Amino acid sequence: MEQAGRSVRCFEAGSDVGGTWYWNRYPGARCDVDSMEYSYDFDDELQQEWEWTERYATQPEILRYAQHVADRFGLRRHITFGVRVVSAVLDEAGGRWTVTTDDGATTTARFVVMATGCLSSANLPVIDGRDSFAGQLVHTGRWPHEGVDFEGKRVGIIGTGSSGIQAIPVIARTAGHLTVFQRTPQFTIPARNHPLDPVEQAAVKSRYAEFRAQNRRMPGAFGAKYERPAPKAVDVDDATFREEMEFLWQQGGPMFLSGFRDLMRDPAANQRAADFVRAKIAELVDDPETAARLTPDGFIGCKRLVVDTDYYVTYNRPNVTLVDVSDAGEPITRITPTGIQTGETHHELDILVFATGFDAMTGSLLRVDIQGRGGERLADTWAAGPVTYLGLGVSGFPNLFTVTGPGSPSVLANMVIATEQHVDWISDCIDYMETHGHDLIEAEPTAVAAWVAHVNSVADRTIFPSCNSWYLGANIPGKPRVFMPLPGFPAYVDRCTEVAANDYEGFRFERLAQR
Ligand code: N01
Repeated sequence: MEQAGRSVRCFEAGSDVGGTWYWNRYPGARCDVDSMEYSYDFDDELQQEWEWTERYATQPEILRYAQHVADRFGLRRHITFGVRVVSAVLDEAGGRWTVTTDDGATTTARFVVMATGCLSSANLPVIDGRDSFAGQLVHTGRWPHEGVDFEGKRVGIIGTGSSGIQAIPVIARTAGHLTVFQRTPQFTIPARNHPLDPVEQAAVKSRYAEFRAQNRRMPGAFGAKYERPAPKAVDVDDATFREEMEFLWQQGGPMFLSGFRDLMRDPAANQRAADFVRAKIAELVDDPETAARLTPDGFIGCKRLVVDTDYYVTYNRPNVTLVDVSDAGEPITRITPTGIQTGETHHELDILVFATGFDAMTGSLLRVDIQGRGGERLADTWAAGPVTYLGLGVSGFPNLFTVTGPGSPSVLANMVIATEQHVDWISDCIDYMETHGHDLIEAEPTAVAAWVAHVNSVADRTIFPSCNSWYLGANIPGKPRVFMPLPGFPAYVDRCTEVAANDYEGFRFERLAQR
């Protein structure tokens, strides 16, 4: 935006850049997309000069990278840190948005770009007695900057999604005792992280443009280097199936389900892969009862596949206990000043970690009071679930864009690349409006309806809608159950390009009398 000569003001609740990688400082936090792919490709000098140290970068390394990018491109002067946007209200006649922050300041702008993140509103579940806990209570997504000292302490952790599964093995190394409160077991695959080989890094850099282009044609905009022939699982016998799954298990990482092209579509094929992992859990965990408790039902990959380092074997440590808090086990009845009560058992704790996730995709957008045409609130427009056109625009909210919004590939893709694609599209769109003398752009209601139907029909051809995932909003009580991201990055990008080439079909432009 700055390069195009526009004035930009960015508001950030944190005291620094980094977003996810600023807030999620819990032990073990790292990315699960290869570093050389989970990085910006808009500037070749940047990608040539930056040296990644590991296959999967740690949170501190990605945060340093974000800080480097902000410094290198002089971005900080455009950012007001330490403020939260509380409202964005449209003045229809003037075609201006008024943005108000929690320090009472207001800013007017022609365009508002909501880059509020998909996993940025921490979900701290209401549990009876929660606020009475007298020890230290932390959420993985709001981790204290000074860190948490687990040495010798009695630690409890609620939640076994990606955050909990990354944190548990690391906390277990220093805690006196770690009690894991698990409601639903999740499928997790070994990361097989390793230091990056300088020769391999140089080889990628020698053909970075081509490497990036290959990744952008992948379903999630990552993993091209791991691509293999992917027959249908139904077409191969058991020995061949297991051999391929074993190869993928040894390779590690989130491409585990890419060996067969029907795993996310055909329930029977999916169960073969799920059974493969279930057998691994039984092999890795010494105590059969604990292994059984750790073994998920349902489809693998329906909830986001987790990638871990030493997760299952952590339960072989004498200082780690797994408590099943599902309805079939011993649900948490209350949090007390000194611990957690489950059934007849009171678990004494010094530190309680909530690894309980986020109000995903819409949470941070709806915490801002966004008012469009006629004072209509986004929260009302989306009362039955988010409705967008391309995950970029909402009918009734002209000149408001959502970056990686619901209805775009978003969390199903490499977020850095998905963000770049959206920012480029929005930037080009604003250029187009200036060239053509348009003041307002707004998604047509018919285009929104067709897009929502498209997203649903794509999701319905997969196993995604069949479980209680945060993709569906199912982790937040009362949240409408709607599948929010769109599977398939390349087809989506092609559609965005086509829309722009066809004079932004599906959007309507307006020239205001009062400019
Ligand atoms: O959150 P989650 P997360 N009582 O929602 C449990 C990304 N990410 O922060 O399944 C007891 O996945 C809940 O149980 P259940 C990634 O996209 C990426 O771990 O609802 N338990 C679940 O076990 C990821 O998917 C990386 O029954 C309660 C857990 O808390 C997303 O962020 C690393 C409960 C929440 O799991 C979110 O992951 C970290 C309650 N009242 C995160 N409420 C990497 O790149 C919730 N739970 C590697």
